[in-house]
Amino acid sequence: MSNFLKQLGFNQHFSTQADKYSAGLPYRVTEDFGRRFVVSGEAEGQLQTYDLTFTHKIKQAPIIGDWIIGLLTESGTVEFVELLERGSCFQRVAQEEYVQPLAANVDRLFIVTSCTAEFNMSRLERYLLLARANGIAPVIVLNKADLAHDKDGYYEQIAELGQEIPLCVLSTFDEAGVAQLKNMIPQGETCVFVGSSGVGKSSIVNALLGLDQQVTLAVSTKGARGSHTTTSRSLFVLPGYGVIIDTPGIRSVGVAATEENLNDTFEDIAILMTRCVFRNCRHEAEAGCALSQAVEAGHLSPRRLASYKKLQREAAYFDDRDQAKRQQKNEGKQRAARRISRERFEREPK
Ligand SMILES: Nc1nc2c(ncn2[C@@H]2O[C@H](COP(=O)(O)OP(=O)(O)O)[C@@H](O)[C@H]2O)c(=O)[nH]1
Ligand SMILES: [Mg+2]
Ligand SMILES: [Zn+2]
Repeated sequence: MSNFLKQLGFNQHFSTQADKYSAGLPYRVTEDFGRRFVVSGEAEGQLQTYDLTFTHKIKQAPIIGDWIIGLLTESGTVEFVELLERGSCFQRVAQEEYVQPLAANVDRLFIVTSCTAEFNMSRLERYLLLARANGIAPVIVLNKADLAHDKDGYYEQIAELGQEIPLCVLSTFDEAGVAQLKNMIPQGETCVFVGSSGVGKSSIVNALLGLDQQVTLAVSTKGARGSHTTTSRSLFVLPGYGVIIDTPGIRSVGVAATEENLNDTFEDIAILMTRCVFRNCRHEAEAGCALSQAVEAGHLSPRRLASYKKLQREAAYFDDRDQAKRQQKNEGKQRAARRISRERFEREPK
């Protein structure tokens, strides 16, 4: 497997599929304008970018991060042959029911927030659930540390998320912080930056690219900020590190998650829930509800419980549309319950 392709995120999952094609080579979608695409692949010992062309109707449109099989044409474009099966897909539920894929083959979700009024725990929980629901490892990035009057206050709140989620605190103009973030982007992995508009995603991507201006291989020819219209998404390679994808601000983040995803995201609540007296407890302050008791005793914030319930209602809505999924959900729930009672039952929530 070529080193250039590896840097682009090519791995066994894709090479096994690509080997089946006698004609054509693997390329990755590195710019996505919605209808027009730019792909990158290896040619003559380096990474090259090409416009992607289509000569026939296709079953499924590629998106940023996809691997495809393509044929180099005489006019210097790559002709689309086949979409390779995705390893993962970062997607959200947009406008009620439509599941919109945002980026393909993503390993890590960098959830960017800031030391400003934008900071919002329920939003972080929503993004964490989104990562879990998509099978992508989350990292929390707390940006604009320079604006923090009280950094400990932010740490305390983030601790409420209760899990060992990697955290990076930085300012985009602080080299040490940016270097620390860069170290959280392993070679071969693809990382997507998400978060509200204005938190500094594009600044971070630019800072990451700027650190190594000379050797940085900006697959996209423009800088992260410059290239962004509302519909375009670009992928960049950080040589020696991984691949990064900036996303324009996503207005609403609907999540189609399973009960297991929820339990993983709200482990403290999942543990407490096993102690509710009634198995069908609705956790609405009825007698014997362990969650309500925990809130009263100050062990669980009412905000977190409300956030959990809101996301659970959403998850249930999506699960109810599909019986087969519900079956899976129940299996997942049992698995999660077994694991939780094994690992964490003894530990009292803070
Ligand atoms: N004080 C401060 N401002 C920042 C920092 N990072 C970004 N900004 C500013 O925040 C604004 C929004 O940044 P941008 O990268 O466009 O955010 P995006 O919408 O998430 O891509 C810009 O004015 C940046 O200069 C930081 O670490 N500290
Ligand atoms: Mg931006
Ligand atoms: Zn209850």
